[in-house]
Amino acid sequence: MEQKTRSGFVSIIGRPNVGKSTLMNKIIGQKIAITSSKPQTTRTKISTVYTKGNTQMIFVDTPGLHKAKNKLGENMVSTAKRTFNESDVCLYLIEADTFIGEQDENILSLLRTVSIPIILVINKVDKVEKSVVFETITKYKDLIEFAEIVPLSAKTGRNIETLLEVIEKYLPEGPFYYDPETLTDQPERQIVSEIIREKGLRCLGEEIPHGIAVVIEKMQFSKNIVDIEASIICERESHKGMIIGKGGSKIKEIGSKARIDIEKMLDKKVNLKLFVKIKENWRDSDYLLKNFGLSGDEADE
Ligand SMILES: Nc1nc2c(ncn2[C@@H]2O[C@H](COP(=O)(O)OP(=O)(O)OP(=O)(O)O)[C@@H](O)[C@H]2O)c(=O)[nH]1
Ligand SMILES: [Mg+2]
Repeated sequence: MEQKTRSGFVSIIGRPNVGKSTLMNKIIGQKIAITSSKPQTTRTKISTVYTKGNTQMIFVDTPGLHKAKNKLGENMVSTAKRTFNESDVCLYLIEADTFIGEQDENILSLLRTVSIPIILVINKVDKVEKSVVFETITKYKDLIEFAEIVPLSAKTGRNIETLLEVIEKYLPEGPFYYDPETLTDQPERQIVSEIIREKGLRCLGEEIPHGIAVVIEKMQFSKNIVDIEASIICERESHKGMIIGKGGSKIKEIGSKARIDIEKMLDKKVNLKLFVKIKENWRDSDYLLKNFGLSGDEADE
């Protein structure tokens, strides 16, 4: 007898920096979404496909919900809201030791408006005592009707199997959306530009990272090597100087770290050339946001 399959979309939402992208990467066992210790790392929705036996889950990572200060931020927030409205199950991620701030109040009131099952995921349990996890559960459990509550660590992988078992219960019966071998719907070019942006986020000081975007100008595959040219867009002359660094040291560091990751991802040798360009206030320009694929509603269609 043929076994029934289950499949569905699982959105991951929460405020910035709670570990949404780390959790998604850990589940599929590959780094597709970039991560960093700086909030607002993810800018568009990113889907990955997890298939096991008769079950397929499409995880959709979203930008952290925050109080937007520019058009880019507004687009990020609207992308996140729209994504969870279109999913079958929602994972609401929080950190074990945080208090319920304004951002979580806003998320909670948003969650009250939907009827899909919401699973409260308490992340980063590796960082706190067990008692803190219990306190967090007590604090949150009655705020809205959660289908389930799962404490875990996206970093160590602890309890992730439990989360997957829990999600499975809430998936509708139906055919797979993707071929079981599929891992993501992200185009390679986009992953490459995100890897470069991640190295920028990690190598640059506090004031620049949110003001950069990365554009792939050229990506040419030949037999033994991939030639890539990319521009790092920043907002000011002074930022350009910092990105390039003394004698080009900073951009060299970003480039060589990015190249290693890109080679791993493409499984080919890579020749990477980076340029730095200035576009003032690009984060508030509809035209440039669209150009960079960051225009929120249309960004991922
Ligand atoms: N100790 C610990 N750190 C974690 C865990 N999960 C994520 N982190 C760290 O938390 C930081 C943020 O992780 P991200 O996955 O980028 O967070 P995010 O929620 O996707 O953030 P945005 O994209 O900015 O909304 C990174 O430095 C991660 O290494 C965890 O389970 N334990
Ligand atoms: Mg993220």
